[in-house]
Amino acid sequence: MVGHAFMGRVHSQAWRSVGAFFDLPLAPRMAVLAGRSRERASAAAARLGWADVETDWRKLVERDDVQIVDICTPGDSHAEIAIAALEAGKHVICEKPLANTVAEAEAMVRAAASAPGRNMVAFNYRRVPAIALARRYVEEGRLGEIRHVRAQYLQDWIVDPHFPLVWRLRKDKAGSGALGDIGAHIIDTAEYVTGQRVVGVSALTETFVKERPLAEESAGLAATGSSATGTVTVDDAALFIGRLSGGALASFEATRFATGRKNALRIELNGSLGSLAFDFEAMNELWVSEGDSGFTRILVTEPGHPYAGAWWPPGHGLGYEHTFTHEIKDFLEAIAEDRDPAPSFADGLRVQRVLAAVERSAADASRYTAVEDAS
Ligand code: 4PW
Repeated sequence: MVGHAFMGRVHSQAWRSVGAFFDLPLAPRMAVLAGRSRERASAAAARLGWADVETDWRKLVERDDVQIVDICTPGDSHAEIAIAALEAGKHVICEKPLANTVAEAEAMVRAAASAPGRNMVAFNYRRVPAIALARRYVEEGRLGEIRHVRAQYLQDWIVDPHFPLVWRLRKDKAGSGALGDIGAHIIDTAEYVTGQRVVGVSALTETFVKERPLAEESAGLAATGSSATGTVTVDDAALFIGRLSGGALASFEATRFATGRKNALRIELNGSLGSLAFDFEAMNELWVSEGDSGFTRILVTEPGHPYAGAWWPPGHGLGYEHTFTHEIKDFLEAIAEDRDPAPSFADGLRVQRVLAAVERSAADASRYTAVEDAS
């Protein structure tokens, strides 16, 4: 694994626990963790369960005792690490968004096409049991023809204008802001659940707070700042509408300014035969309307529900970390069966192209129609 901050911690938890809950075709061994500071990486490795440490990811990628490379770094290093790992013959799982630009994502897909290793992009929310169940409903035709998709990813951790300029607010590190960090998830979720592709968009983006204190220390999504300030170079919020390949109309909202919303990844589908609704803040529930009867709740903790049977008795609920355990399970199964897992780098590239289309649309003033006399 490369990186040991928020994503590194949650991926480590998945690698540690996956074999205890699922019958796996391969037994993972947590060989080595890479981080730039030996002191910090060693402390993280001891805590998270990694046997060894490297301070240069290039050394990790070359090691004979490494068959899988898990990339948990900011987006600016994804392409370089992934391509080197694929060229060294490793299987690669990479955090989302796949890269910071379409060109980088294309290079990653090209490298994957000529490499023996398998590749996966870590859109973990596909592995929420309720989201996987929603897909099953659509695949079985229980919603009929999908007319509307309403997708939102709402957080509020940067509402305070004094919250520091962490890497997620810097274009050079993250590529974009709420758009790539959380908007990418709802694009993937909408495509996964409906089985349709986003084929066109029209967008607005905004940066509400343009200057922030420089970041000093950060952990998870928390951080401390200095008295010096810097410029925010990414979007705080991205709103867009789009058409899907099967004819559905979709709306998307990704924001870190939804005061009071902590991790509300929400999706609602309306079809000719029924509707579905999901909110990650109540992640063990899926709401279903058969026909126009109105919504009723399914508690997605039954043994027959996706992934749920491996864990606890009905009603005993799962959390954020389980989505990563499911992702690692699916990745290991694909490697053992010698097939590409989903979502692969190619799927990550498709999302990257949607992100780029959103940015192009938002930057093009001619596509925004001002209302007459409405100043
Ligand atoms: O799941 C989300 C991530 O994809 C997390 O809540 C934070 O936002 C961290 O990165 C994104």
